[in-house]
Amino acid sequence: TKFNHVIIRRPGKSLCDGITSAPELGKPMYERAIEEHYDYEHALEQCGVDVTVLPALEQYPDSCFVEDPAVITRCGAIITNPGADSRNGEKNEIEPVVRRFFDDEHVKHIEAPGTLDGGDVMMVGDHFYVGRSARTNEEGIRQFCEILAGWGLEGSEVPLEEVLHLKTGVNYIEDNNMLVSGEFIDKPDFAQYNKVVVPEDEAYGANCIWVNGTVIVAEGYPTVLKAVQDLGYKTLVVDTSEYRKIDGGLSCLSLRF
Ligand code: CIR
Repeated sequence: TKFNHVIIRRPGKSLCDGITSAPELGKPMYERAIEEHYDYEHALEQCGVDVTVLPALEQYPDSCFVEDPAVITRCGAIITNPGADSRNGEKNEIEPVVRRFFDDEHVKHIEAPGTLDGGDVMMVGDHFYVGRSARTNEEGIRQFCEILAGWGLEGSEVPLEEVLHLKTGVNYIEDNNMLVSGEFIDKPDFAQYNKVVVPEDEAYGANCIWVNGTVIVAEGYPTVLKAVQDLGYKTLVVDTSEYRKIDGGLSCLSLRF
């Protein structure tokens, strides 16, 4: 795998109204969120990708999490049907951007009643694991796998019990290495991988991203950082404190392809 492009979207001031399962963490602070977003952009630039930066969309508080309204594979792009009402319209905002990179034949859609969030999709080579979650339903997964099959790719469903999105708790960092936390530690689906078990008190740190040999790790998760470095990866650390307050992390903040 080699990524050439990354798409990110600046957070807006409305970020403080993003959906959250953890209101006790407080609301994101816009000024700090913007600084962290610049740091994230610069980390990506160091990984040899071309970064497309989209402007903030105040009407969609969670729209900086561009991973959810689209899934981009090496064969084509899938515009999703995001499962949260307040986020559903984000699909219409990302589609024209995706079309800059793919022609009509290579852009497909998840249609109602199917729903799917890109955060539930984890790519491992030509196989895509899809979490069945509060956001992604059975019909969404069926359509997604059908589109993949048309491109010679395959998908499989992973039922979720605890986390928001599949990649909240499990992330593939290439070379057969997978970071697993919580409910994913013992899932048979992932038995074949070299699993790096993330301790419960660093669970948020499981959401790392591999970009062309470098792994970007969230700031403040020393066990995760050391485990990734011990595997031989170059690492970059980015603080995502403001995004964490609304259940967002490193993977949600970009589309990588
Ligand atoms: C949401 O609840 O949709 C946002 N506050 C967080 C989205 C995180 N995205 C992701 O894990 N892919």
